[in-house]
Amino acid sequence: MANVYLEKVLEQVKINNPNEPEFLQAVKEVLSTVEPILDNHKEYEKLAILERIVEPERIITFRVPWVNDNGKIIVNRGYRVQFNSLIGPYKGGLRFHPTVNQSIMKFLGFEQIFKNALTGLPIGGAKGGSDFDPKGKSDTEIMKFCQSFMTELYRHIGQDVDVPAGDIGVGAREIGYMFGQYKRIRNAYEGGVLTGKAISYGGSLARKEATGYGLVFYVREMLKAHESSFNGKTVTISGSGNVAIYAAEKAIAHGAKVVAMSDSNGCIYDFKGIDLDLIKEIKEVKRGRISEYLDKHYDAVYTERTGVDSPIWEIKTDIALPCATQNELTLNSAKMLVENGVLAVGEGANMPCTQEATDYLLEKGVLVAPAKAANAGGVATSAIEMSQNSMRFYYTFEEVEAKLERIMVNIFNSCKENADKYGCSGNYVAGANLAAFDKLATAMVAQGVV
Ligand code: NDP
Ligand code: 2IT
Repeated sequence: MANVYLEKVLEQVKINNPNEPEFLQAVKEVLSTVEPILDNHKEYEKLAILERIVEPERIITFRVPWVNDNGKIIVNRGYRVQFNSLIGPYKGGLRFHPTVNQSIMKFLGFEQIFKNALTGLPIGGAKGGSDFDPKGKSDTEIMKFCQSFMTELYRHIGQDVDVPAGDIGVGAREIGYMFGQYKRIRNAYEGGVLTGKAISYGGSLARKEATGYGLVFYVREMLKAHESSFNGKTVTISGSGNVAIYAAEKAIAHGAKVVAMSDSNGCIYDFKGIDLDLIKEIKEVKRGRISEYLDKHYDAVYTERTGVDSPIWEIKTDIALPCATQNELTLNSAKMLVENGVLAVGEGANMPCTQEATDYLLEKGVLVAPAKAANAGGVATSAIEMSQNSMRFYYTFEEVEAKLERIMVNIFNSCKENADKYGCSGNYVAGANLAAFDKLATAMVAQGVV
């Protein structure tokens, strides 16, 4: 990095945000690639473009007290990071997971600004959630927690202000309980205040499928640009949640064979190709563990996760789709994938590759589809859900999917054009950052010092 302004800002971000490694990682990853734009726009330093974009507009933290089934009072911590409202209302998911902390919320919120800009739709960047662990909780406990969470969050959101959605640990069930509580407090049906709603009260068809489908559309375009395709390829997908399941479904529809999936305990390998209906049954209906797959498929192999590196990346594959969580694909894992001849890595999760892993994959000529572009189909379809709520009219599944597909093709094209324009052809990680930053910086200049 040669740009002095950039180095100065990165140093200051480190000083201002101690003990926030994930946030620093995300900031460094983006800023280290936008140097060519800064070189062309010397005025950005005077306008403090970087200093402003790395500072959240607002961070809200709050107490979430609730009573469990045994009558015990539990106190969790809730968050909403309203990072940037430059191009639309704050928009981004809610994560319920015991690892949630301010650093993770801020990295996710920061990524979301750039991702949302890439969609071409009017949405700003935000993230929220809680250190609440939904695992093992009864349905009543989930409902009580969601109601308590919304009893505080409601005063900070609104369909033109901030529109949360799902993420890890938050799906249609949780969104439903939160929407019910919001509606009760507000005494109004404001459909567009949350997205990822069930279809019966204002959700969009294809939102559930959108992130995974969108990921496959993006990777398909990337493969196509390099004279390749999903057809006949082997695919491994980490996670077995919302993103992973629908990425698998669309990859299979494109002629690929998905041979492995995982959860936080371990991974399954089925050389015949994964039985996706069974995965859906275990995960979406029973909320069980992926090891239960072996109860029906005796010849599949289950490998428990024992260390930092996930065993799924040791499996030989053409295309790897990390769809679980941040930093799940380490340098060691990247080396294993390359040794086994991987062609492409498509990030379904947010920041699933460590910086070292991404650098290594790019250096070895592996195609990398960066999260903020490749998983943007989820939030893009959330924006389509918002527009349907405003219109009070609904599209068919096919209509939403066609819009999603067009958006993903456009996002890929803009990553490619920017990579080509700035002399890093084939590097879509840089291409995505450059495309998004260019748009955001231009909007910041137009809106003055706010
Ligand atoms: P889900 O809660 O539906 O699924 C999460 C999956 O990842 C589960 O299989 C879970 O395993 C695994 N996982 C979660 N945390 C860890 C961890 N710390 N270590 C190992 N495995 C873990 O979440 P989603 O599918 O919605 O989200 C997956 C990723 O995709 C996240 O990074 C999210 O930010 C990102 N994303 C989601 C979007 C969406 O629309 N939902 C949109 C864009 C990105 P287990 O059950 O054992 O915990
Ligand atoms: O990371 C993400 O983009 C999401 N969890 C989806 C956000 C949204 O508002 O749909």
